[in-house]
Amino acid sequence: MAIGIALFGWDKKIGSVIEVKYPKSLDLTADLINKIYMTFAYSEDFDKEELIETSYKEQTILSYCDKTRVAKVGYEIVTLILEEKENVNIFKIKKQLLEFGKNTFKKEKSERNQFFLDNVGIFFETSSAKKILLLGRAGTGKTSIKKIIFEGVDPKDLLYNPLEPTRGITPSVYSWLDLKLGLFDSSGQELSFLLENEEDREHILAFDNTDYIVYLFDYPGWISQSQDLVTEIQKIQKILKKNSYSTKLLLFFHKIDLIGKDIDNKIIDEISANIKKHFDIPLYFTSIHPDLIYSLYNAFYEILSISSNENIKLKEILESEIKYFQKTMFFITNTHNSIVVQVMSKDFNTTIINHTHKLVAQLNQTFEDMTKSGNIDHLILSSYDNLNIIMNNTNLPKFSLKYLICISETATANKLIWLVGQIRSKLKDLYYFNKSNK
Ligand SMILES: Nc1nc2c(ncn2[C@@H]2O[C@H](COP(=O)(O)OP(=O)(O)OP(=O)(O)O)[C@@H](O)[C@H]2O)c(=O)[nH]1
Ligand SMILES: [Mg+2]
Repeated sequence: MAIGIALFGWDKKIGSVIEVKYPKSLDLTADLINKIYMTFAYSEDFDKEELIETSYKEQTILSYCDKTRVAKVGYEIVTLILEEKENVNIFKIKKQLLEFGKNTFKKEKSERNQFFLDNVGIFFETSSAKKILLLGRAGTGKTSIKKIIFEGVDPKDLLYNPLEPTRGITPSVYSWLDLKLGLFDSSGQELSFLLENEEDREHILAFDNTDYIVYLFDYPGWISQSQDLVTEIQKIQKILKKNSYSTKLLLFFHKIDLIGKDIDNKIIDEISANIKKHFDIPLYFTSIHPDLIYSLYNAFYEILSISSNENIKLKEILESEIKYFQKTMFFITNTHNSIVVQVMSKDFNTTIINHTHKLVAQLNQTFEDMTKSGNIDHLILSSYDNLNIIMNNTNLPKFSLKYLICISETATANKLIWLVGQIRSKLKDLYYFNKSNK
């Protein structure tokens, strides 16, 4: 967590002077200022810019100074003070500070302080942890969704070998790129107890500090008891309102595969219009059926990418390339081997998504071993069903990104190699150069 940031100018007589700082209340002792100045004055590199990390009273101090300018303007320094050693993000923060320092000192002196204040926001972004609560009646599919989307279980296994009913509230933590997700799965059998007993420990555990509630109801349930479900959703809205929770409620109309062989848009539109008569809440139509599973991935990407800036940007990069391809899918995995972003051309054969995810999961270990033992950049294979697959090591582990994977029924291996080059250069720009301009 960043405590504060300051810009020091240089006065020939006095030495270091604070020009601007954020927040205004930031306490900078003469002792600390002196220490920061000395780190640059005593380091020997005089012909380049430097970013130096020091510690001071259990704080980590990162300071930037362009030493090539010292002869002309003195020691002009930007210093960022962090609460504790941020092992995970320190590399990313250093990159950001380097860019930020460069851009700040590029400005005319008259504009510099304003530029500084306008852009310090990147160091003070609020926590990127989110809590999602899954609510819904027994057997609507909450645990199945959790297992498939966040744990990579094969949906077919769950359709044919159903899970035990959930008891109580089960929290799990997953990571989605820059987001930490606390997913709270609840028990359908205990739902009415949970909604009625607001003082109960489980109720508080479920509702407190929740960013999103996904209320799941299924097609058979809607057909047989839509009025009860409407009342239940209203009850949840009341709880949120009464406690002034800033929780966002979302509806998943699940098991749309059960609508029938030819799910036609007309039925979905009718259901949608009907539900919208009662609520102005985002509504997603979902299913774990292999032909429709993409609906579920999409719903989560849409919800989570609202929270994650990185996700939105990654998705934009992939979308800017996919539009030139047919029957093609791209995705990026993180260091935990979860898919963080996925895009596909409209004509992609969705029945093979899980097949390809599985294939990639099997290849992961082999590729990992290969990249460890040699300088291997990518792996290309052609499958018996005419799929060309390329797995590329993004070399961005510091940002938790692992592989970029492109799967195509139409593009040749050479075309895919070229494409990977395009995407990689955009990823590098995103992570190394554009951070301070967002
Ligand atoms: N047809 C169909 N069945 C599904 C779908 N999603 C889940 N199911 C089935 O629904 C049943 C219940 O799934 P669970 O995930 O255990 O339901 P739950 O909401 O966790 O139930 P509780 O833990 O009792 O609250 C299982 O038999 C799943 O195979 C779907 O999209 N379509
Ligand atoms: Mg369950």
